[in-house]
Amino acid sequence: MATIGARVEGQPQSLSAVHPVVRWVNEVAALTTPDAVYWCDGSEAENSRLCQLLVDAGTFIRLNPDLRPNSFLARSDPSDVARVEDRTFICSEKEEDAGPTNNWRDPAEMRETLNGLFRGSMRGRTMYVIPFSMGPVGSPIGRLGIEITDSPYVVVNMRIMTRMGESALAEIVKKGDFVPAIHSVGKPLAPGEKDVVWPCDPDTKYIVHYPETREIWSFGSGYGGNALLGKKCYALRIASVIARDEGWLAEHMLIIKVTAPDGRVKHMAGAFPSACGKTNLAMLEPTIPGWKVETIGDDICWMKFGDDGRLHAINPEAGFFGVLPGTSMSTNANAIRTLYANCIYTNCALTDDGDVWWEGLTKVPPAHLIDWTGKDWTPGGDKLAAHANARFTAPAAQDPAISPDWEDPAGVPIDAIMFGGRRSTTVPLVRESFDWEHGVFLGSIMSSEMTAAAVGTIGKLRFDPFAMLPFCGYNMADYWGHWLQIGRKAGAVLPRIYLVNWFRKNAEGKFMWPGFGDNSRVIEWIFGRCSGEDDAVATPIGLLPAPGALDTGGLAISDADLSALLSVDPAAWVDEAAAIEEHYARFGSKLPTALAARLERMKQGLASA
Ligand code: SAT
Ligand code: MN
Repeated sequence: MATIGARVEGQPQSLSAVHPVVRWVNEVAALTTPDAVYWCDGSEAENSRLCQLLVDAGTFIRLNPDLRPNSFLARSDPSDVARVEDRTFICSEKEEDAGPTNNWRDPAEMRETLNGLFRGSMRGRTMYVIPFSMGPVGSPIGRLGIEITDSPYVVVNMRIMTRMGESALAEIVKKGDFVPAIHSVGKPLAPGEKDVVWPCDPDTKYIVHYPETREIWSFGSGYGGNALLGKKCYALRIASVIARDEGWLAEHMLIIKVTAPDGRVKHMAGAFPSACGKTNLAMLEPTIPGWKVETIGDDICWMKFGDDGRLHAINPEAGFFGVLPGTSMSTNANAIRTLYANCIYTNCALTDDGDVWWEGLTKVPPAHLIDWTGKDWTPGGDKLAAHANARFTAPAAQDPAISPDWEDPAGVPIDAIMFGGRRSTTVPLVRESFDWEHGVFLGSIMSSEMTAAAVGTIGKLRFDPFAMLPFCGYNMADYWGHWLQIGRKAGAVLPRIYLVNWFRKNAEGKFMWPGFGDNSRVIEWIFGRCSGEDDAVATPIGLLPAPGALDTGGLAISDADLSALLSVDPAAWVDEAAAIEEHYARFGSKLPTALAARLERMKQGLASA
């Protein structure tokens, strides 16, 4: 057994030295050689201690308690501000199981590389052991994990984002099953060396997944999805593999509960790429009278078939890691109300009275700020005060729109699934798929202009199937096959599928659709369709709202824009079809024939349109 020289704190007495969890923790400690090993219990007292420790280290700035009680601002290293997709790896035994959209590395080689990097990587630091549950503890849809990290910032974020600590550990011991996730910021300290406020390795980053053995190893970054390993790494990349093997779905989707004026309820899930408005949609305040939208989740959705043949969904997370820039009382009032206290802010600006600010929060910026890099900032310059990917970490329970059902361990039955990207041209406001298979086709041809959520070229158009391009833990074509398979399950009562686009622009470069609360108008149409209303017209690309079916009353939207939003431009779609063909060609013989056939059918429809 591994021997460790470190001081150990908080390890439950009930766990003997030979317990598999303890042996694994000790093995990691023997490799990474921290000064201390600390087992987190998830308590309030522990959290307060760690937040104070982060304040003392300069990582956290305590915000003005009169304005934002129990809230903190962190500023990351400028080299560590977003997910690093080109440093994210799927290490399956066979390269074709990772597929053309993932970075693949041979698992044996990667283990060697990582063993080298992690050897001694926690020197001078405390190694934290974070037992966590994705989903309510004990939920039949939920699952367990343990993240080991040398970052107390990660610990306090994981406490908001997951159910973390004692109860999760008890469940892990009971079930004997968990996903191990190891994280190091990759900055060991020499004796007496003073730490920096945001330790990371600016040059070397590895976000690594072993799908066959269901393990996660992350090195060099402390930011967001690179470091909070329950989120994209577990709940999407690893869980998508588990879901494939077990016949369920792990998706990059928000979940909402929609109540009509007459009291009827439907649940909808929606897949959108990062920073395309999932949090706004999840917390939406309808502009149409009498309608209500409540949040179940804003980012991740795990769905399993229930005995009723329907897909039942849980939000595996317990908090929101949302984009700050653009969030305001007019774009997402419920988010602003969620942020009243107990939140962590990363990379936004600090006001002179100890509050936070970001672009879009107020129309007029404060006269003076400290920007996200820690420098004085005054309006009028060309620098952003908050980083474009500045984030809040907030407890979901603080959302005034949270549904009373959000922690139902059995999940909520899904009636409709939306897919949507950021497309300034071509793609209509909303369309319904002809059937499940066509819905899978729509998901597979989703594309979106890139955002600041990942390091890369902002605005660049790319195919992002099911909003899972950076998050699918296996070959994307096999993933489509899995979705097709789900639709063939005997006795399945399947949700209807929609493709939406809030981001269409006109010739002046202005958004045609008002978006935000007015997206409730599209939700109303979807709700009606799910209730059997017959107000759609068939086009080669799907079923579009019939003239007058979409409630646009009171909207200042020109007839030209409205007609562009709700029609098919055959010439643009011929180009789109050519791009889809190229996109599909990447998958070679793995492409499901059903999808190739759907593309052919669409092309024929366009040719005769
Ligand atoms: O992956 S993160 O959690 O950093 C944010 C996102 O891309 O949605
Ligand atoms: Mn996301």
